[in-house]
Amino acid sequence: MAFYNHIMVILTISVVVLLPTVIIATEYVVGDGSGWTIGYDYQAWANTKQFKVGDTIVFNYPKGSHNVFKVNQSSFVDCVIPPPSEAYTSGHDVLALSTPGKTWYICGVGEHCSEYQQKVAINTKAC
Ligand SMILES: *[C@@H]1O[C@H](CO)[C@@H](O)[C@H](O)[C@H]1NC(C)=O
Ligand SMILES: [Cu+2]
Repeated sequence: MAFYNHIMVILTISVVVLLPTVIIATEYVVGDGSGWTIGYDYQAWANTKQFKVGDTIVFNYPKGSHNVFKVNQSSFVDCVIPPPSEAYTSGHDVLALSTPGKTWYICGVGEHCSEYQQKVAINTKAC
């Protein structure tokens, strides 16, 4: 009987400790229903969110029409496209916000970043 009591205590502690982190982590779809595209104000979108470490951001787009690069601040500002090998191209790219601070994302297709502001800066807060 003592054995089962221990199991129950461990299960209860697990639920109490693990459940809140599961519930609190949020998945944000970049651009909501508009997805990842040109002609959308992603900064306005991001400004209404409170990103936290552990959250994820999802880039949705028809595969082939856009892509996603995680870049540094200067590449973000100047729309410098990194090597193609660094691109996310699945059309449903789920990226973790794993560290506090700013991260930057751009589309590397054509002039989507430089001409159409298809870029987003995310400010991730510590938990
Ligand atoms: C930013 O990224 C670009 C493109 O990958 C690279 O050429 C540049 O050296 C990087 N700049 C810094 C400050 O890391
Ligand atoms: Cu694009």
